[in-house]
Amino acid sequence: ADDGYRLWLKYDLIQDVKLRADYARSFTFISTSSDSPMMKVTVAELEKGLKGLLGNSPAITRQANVQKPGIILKIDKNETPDEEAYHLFRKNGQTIISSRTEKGLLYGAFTLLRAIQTHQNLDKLDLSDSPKIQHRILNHWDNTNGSIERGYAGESLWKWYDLPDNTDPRYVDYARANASIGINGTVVNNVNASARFLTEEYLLKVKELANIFRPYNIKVFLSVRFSAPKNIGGLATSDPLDPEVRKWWKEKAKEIYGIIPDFGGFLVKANSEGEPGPQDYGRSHADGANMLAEAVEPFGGIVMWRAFVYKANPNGDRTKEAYEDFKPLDGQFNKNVIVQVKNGPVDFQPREPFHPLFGAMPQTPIMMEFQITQEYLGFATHWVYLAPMFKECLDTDTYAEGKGSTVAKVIDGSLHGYKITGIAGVANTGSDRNWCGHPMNQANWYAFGRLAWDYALSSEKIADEWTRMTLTNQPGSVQTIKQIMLQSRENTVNYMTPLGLHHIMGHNLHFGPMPWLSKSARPDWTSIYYHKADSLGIGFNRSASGSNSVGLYAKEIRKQWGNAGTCPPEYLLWFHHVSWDYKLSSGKTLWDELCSRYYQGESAVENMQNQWNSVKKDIDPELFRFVAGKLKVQQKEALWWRDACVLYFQQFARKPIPAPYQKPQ
Ligand code: GCW
Repeated sequence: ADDGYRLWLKYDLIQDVKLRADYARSFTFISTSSDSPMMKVTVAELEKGLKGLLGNSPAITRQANVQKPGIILKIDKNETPDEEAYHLFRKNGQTIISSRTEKGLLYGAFTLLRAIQTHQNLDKLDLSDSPKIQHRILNHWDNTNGSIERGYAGESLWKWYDLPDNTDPRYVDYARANASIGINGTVVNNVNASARFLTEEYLLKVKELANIFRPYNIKVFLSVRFSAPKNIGGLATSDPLDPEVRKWWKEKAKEIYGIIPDFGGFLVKANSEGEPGPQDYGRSHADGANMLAEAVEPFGGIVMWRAFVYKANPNGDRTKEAYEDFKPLDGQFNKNVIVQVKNGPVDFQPREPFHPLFGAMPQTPIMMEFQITQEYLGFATHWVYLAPMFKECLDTDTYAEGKGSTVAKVIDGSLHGYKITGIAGVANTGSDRNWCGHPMNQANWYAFGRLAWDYALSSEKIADEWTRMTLTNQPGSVQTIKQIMLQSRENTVNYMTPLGLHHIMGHNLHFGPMPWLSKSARPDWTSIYYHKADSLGIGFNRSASGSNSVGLYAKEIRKQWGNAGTCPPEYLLWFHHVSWDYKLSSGKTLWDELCSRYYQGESAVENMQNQWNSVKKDIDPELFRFVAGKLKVQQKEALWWRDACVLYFQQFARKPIPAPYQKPQ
């Protein structure tokens, strides 16, 4: 039975005998030029894959056998300068993976395996590929005690109490999975960081992880606690302009690089949600970031400084605050600093417009932070395929430098000539056997990696690959599963937060609906702060007549989103407070449209259940049963969301639920 452990790296025997024999004839040997650790894992993966998929064990050799066809791994200094690029092609019957470095060969090998797993015809194989973004990183929000902040697949993967002496074989499988989709960095601890990670005790543990990940081209990074000089350094202050503090960080960096020579650098959450930071000493984010940047600079490290900051201001607008803090600092950061910005200006909601900082800092590299784990998307009980959400953001035009200035072009560096580029995803991995809690949401880890490598891939293509590698190659079922996946995010938005609603979820846990939440430790943690429903209407007025956060965007966007009449319905209540009778382009009133989306969203989950039932014959029985059970939970929760929200808002709208949705008495 399939327990989901192998993720998309399933190398089960291809059932189509002819296809299998065709492939087997082409891969009689694997020839390599070195036995470095990276080459070794590359060859081992090909061997494992071919053995599983084709049932034959190719010979491993230093010499290509020109008489017989095989795979040739070739370092070629004439290949494109990007170290991670590869050229995968057929020549005289041989399958050649060629790259300037072993990194490219590693990625080329996984691409070849993917092609076989998805049953591609390789006769005319000729693919040159390279990543569009340099740093493709997972962010783990994992703590020293083994728990994960917002992790929904059990506990942390990292067994800190066992490390460094004992290493879980799972770390290798983690690295294989990441390498297979091009992820080349991992921040192993929570951004709400414990200073303990910077102690020698923990650095030696992290070193073991780095040793395991290195052959897979994965660098290790740490989240750091800004007040570490005080917490563990015995200093009286952590003021970034204090010479002793600066010295402490420099020495700490030297110590880290002595232990982990290819350490990637630091990720920092500062002056956000109670975390310490430079503003505690009247200094700016740039002062803080630059101090750390200076410390890691001699060793080639980078600092990823998060822009997720907002103050408790009952009359303010949270969507403006990061922009107001960071925009004035453009140009003040050291060259090895990159500012990490969440995709939207609130916080990983089911749908948000892109963050106004994208495109607004031409002199400061900006990187993307997506959330793969489903903090606001039903945790690991809801099947939601996130590629369409990631793409929606990446493909949006910021107009920062005129038409065509997409968010993707900001973060790949092409728009403003950034020298460092990056994209991070908050991981959905954990200690569950199936890694992600919900086996179908493994696709989100996969999709994040594939889009980090190449954001031009379509959600459909990625879903197709993942389904074939993970579930089945049967065309009818592949089609149905893709349909489920491609609609799933819109469905979820419909039953949770349609028409631009946001932040109306359960308190603290961020689970289930709670639109009535009116009191919390902070006003901007309530729901009523965001939806502002009253007898007249609903929505947050962020147009020029309101908070004017729409004013932070380029004029083309302001013009469109700033008027309720031209604002896309997806963002309507994000930017406008409109009356319950407001007429939408659909011809329906706001109230009717809101109800219809909530009801459609819920019934779509019932439809997902039917669709899933229809693929039963092609799915492993254990996996089928498990996902069917998850869908039952999701259906109940969709109903919960629908009824809670519709009935709550109805108190303000004072209108009946539209006829098609009324239950017979
Ligand atoms: O939305 C908030 C979450 C916090 C998280 C924070 C962040 C890591 O509720 O749990 O802390 O985002 O991204 O820093």
